[in-house]
This record gives sequence, C-alpha cells and structure tokens, in this order.
Amino acid sequence: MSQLASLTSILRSALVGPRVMTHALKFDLGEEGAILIDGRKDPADVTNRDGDADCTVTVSSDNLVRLLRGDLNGISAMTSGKVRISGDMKVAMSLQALADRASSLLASPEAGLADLEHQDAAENVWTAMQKRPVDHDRPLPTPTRDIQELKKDFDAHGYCLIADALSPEQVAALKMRVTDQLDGEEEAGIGLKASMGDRRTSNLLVKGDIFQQVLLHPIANAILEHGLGDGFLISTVGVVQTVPGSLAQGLHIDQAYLGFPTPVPVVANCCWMLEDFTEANGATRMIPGSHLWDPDAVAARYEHIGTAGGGKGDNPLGTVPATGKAGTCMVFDGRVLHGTGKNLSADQTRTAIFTYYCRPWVRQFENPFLSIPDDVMMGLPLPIRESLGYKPWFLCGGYEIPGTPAPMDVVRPMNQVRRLEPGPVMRP
Ligand SMILES: O=C(O)CCC(=O)C(=O)O
Ligand SMILES: [Fe+2]
Repeated sequence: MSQLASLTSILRSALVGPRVMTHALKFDLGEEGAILIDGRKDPADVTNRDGDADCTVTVSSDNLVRLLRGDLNGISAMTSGKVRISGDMKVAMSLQALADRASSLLASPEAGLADLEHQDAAENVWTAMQKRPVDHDRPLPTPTRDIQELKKDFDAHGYCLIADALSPEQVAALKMRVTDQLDGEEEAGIGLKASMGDRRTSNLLVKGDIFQQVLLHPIANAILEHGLGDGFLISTVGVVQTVPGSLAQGLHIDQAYLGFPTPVPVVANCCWMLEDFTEANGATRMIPGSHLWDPDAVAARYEHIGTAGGGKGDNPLGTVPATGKAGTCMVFDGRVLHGTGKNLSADQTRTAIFTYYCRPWVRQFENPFLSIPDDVMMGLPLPIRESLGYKPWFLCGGYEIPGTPAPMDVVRPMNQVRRLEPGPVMRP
C-alpha cells in the first residue's frame, strides 16, 4: 500500500466517532496526491479527490505523518515552510483534534512509520500470493546468469541453476573448510551421519566467517526474493557430502513439515556446488515441475526423508540429476520433489553447501538466538543478521508489537522493553 493510501485509511479511521470537523479540509501532498476530508458530511467523507476545500494544507506525506503524531509542531512547521496553509485558518485549527485521534493510530514515533511499512509488507504478501504464469514447454534449466531466465526456470521447473555463482578460488577455499569441519566432527565423534551414509553438518555460521559469502550473493538473493517475497529468513546453513556407496535419499519436498500444500513456495533452498555435480557422484535428483503438481500426486511420489525411496536407496524413477560445474548454485522451490542422488562412483565425493530459507513468518530450522553465540552474531554483516531474524516483518519478529525493530548494536535489547512495575494497587 502506498503511503498515501495508508494515510487516507488512517485518517478515515480517525474520523469515526464524535464529529471533529464541519468543513472541508484538503491535504495537498504534491506529486503524491491529495486527501480531501469533507467534514460537512457526518461521518466525514475521506477520499483522494482533488476537489474544492475551505482550507488547504500543503505538506509532504512524511511531514503529515510527523504532524499527526505530534513530532512536528504546527507553528514551527509553518514558519519553516514545511507546511503551508491557504483558505480558512479556522478550519486548520481542527487539525489538532484530528491529530489527537490519529496519533493513537500512528502509535509511537518508530511504530508510526513502521505501521506504514507494515502495510506495505502486508500488501507484498498478497502480491507474492499471485500465481505467476508458467511456461510448461520450457526446456529443462541449464546454468545461466540471466536473472529473467533464472526466474522463468524457477517458476516453470521449481529450480534454476546460477552459472559461476562462486569463483574457483571461493570453491577451493570453501571446500577445504567444509572438509576439515566434516573430518574434525567425525574424529571428535560428533559427526552427523545420515542413514544414507552421506556426511552432513549444519549451523555453518559459527564454523567460519568464510560461509557468509554465500548468504550475500546478489543473484541468488534476487531469485529467493522472487520465490519467497521480501524479508525471507535464513533457516539453516549446512553441508551434504555424498561419498562412494552412499545411497539416494527418499524423494521429499523441503516444506513437508508445514503439513499442507501451498499455492506458492514457503521455503526455498540453495545448493552451492563445491565439486562438479554428476550423475555418478550423486547430483541431487529432481522431478522438474512437481512443485505445481496436484497434492495427491506429490503424496503418491513422496518417499520420506531417508533411504525409504526405492527401498534400496537407488535413484528414484522419474527423476533427473541436477548436474553442474563446481561453483554452480541451484535455487529450488520448497515444493519440488527431490533428494540426494546415490553415489555410484568408486572414488568421488559430491560436496555442497545448502542454504535453506523460509518466508518471514515461518519458524527457522536453526534458531539463531540459540545456535549462534553473541560475539559471532555481532560480528556478522548486517544483512545476514537481518535475515537471521533481527529485521521485523509486518508485526512479526520485533521485540514488541507492532514489529518494533531491535537496535542493531546489541544482541538482546532488554533495556528497550517498556516494563511497568506493578504498584501497590496492582498487587493482589
Ligand atoms: O544432498 C542433496 O542433494 C539434497 C539434500 C536434501 O534435499 C535435503 O537434505 O533436504
Ligand atoms: Fe531436501
């Protein structure tokens, strides 16, 4: 919703109740439009018509918000030229009564502006819910860096492949760090071994600054925003390494835990290939287009996570391998059927980092406020901290409603919480 639309609706709500205005007052917001309050009617009519008024207040929409909140003094706003009033000044006097009503709707200084942003966020949800037209005749994805093509692949097939998402140097450094970590966890007896026999680890943000780079990739993030809308969260950052003889994972969808089908993706995953992905070494198996299948058809092919797929951990029938050179990134929709491929090779591994994301109102797999120590958290780049949960989205995720953003320089902003000590009368 635009700021004009938000303000219009706030003023309309503010005028419900006892009458505060008996004339017509217009806010001329310049290029942003106009708000005409016709107080001759009861209840007052609030529209964006640019009609005649007894009094016209020329002001920017930002300053109107400040004026109504009481952050901008009317007299000084007039002397500084932020507000100009023409016509009947007496009508302008009713502005105070209007501000008294509207200020509670605009709440506190941050919340006032945040409310407007929240309404934008709410609007984005519905925009994101609009199903996009899909080209069913589109050939299967091949690696590209063209964002429009990537989006089309993502929409049509449920996945797309970003070519050269990582440089050979980045791939080499990440692979070395990942392998050391997997070996170290195994030696320490804390290695996570999946039933398929592959090697896994997660919570990578505490296992090296080097992992931050994959979370700041502009092309991957553009596709994720296309799929999940703005404000998407990091859910987990992990590794899957197939080893010779490791089995195929059962076909599954990554958002299965939601428990119901969704018309748009609610989670999405990025697979950062640190080695060439081939059919032999266990490239991820995909069923292209299955993100758009009827839920019953998905359920019929769903083979659980683990080795249940095909019984013997063979690559499931009807799947294609998502192959690509080391450095390729596959972004896939949380509704597409897929699974780790079987490693048929005698001597190759297949290593990948998986960065997994969810819409901003979904619970993350790794709870960053439990899984990331404070000092590591404060050392993370701001955009990463925001997408770990520091940035509220709509009314979700602030430290007080309405979505109050946390100050960015502290881990737990307890000193910001408005605490009211119960006095004697409030005590039982
Ligand atoms: O290893 C892969 O190729 C896919 C892993 C995966 O789908 C998962 O763990 O959910
Ligand atoms: Fe998966």
